[in-house]
Amino acid sequence: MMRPMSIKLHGVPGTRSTRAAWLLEELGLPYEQHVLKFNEGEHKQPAHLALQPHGLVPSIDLGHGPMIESAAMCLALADQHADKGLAPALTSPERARYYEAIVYAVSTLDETVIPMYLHTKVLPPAMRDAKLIEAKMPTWKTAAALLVQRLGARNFIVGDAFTAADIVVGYDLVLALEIGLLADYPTLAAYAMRLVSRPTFAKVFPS
Ligand SMILES: N[C@@H](CCC(=O)N[C@@H](CS)C(=O)NCC(=O)O)C(=O)O
Repeated sequence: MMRPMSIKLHGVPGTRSTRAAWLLEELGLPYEQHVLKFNEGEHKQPAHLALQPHGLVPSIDLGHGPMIESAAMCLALADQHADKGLAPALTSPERARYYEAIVYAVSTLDETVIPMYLHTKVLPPAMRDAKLIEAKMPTWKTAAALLVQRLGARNFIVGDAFTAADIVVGYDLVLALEIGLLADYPTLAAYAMRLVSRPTFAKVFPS
């Protein structure tokens, strides 16, 4: 008999490791999470650098050795468990939009929203840079307008059903919601609230 695959996630709740944890919860897969102690610099120690050479989180082992990049983890897991319906069919028109949403999130949204979030909420006040937030604002406004357009009147970012793209994009939008960036975008705020109200979200995101 084959042993069940054991999944180990190395992360910190609230960071981008949330994406992998959230998808694992949506897929109903058992996993073990090693929560790194950021405040003790555990992520810069040799044991973690052997898994993630940049000293960042997340890193995951899906049973084939260490893997990095939160979006790649979501893409792989959703495809490996295609029966759960969290990835559009490979040849469907939605599949192209699915790639677009996920790559856009990790290239443009992460680079815009996460620094804004850190400098609004996370860093000690003396380290916050208002100019950085101001500099990111034009990109944020363009991104928000694009997301409003892509979402349209639908409930999810791709097609008519919840997919892994909602997790990858949703992570950024939840941070944006928390720092008031969705105030001028009611459809994005409603979308973010829809994601936050999923039972799986409360399991992975610190309240
Ligand atoms: N592109 C990577 C980014 C990973 C990343 O930057 N992680 C942040 C947390 S969200 C981190 O580990 N920061 C710790 C540090 O910069 O020392 C991914 O999506 O996995």
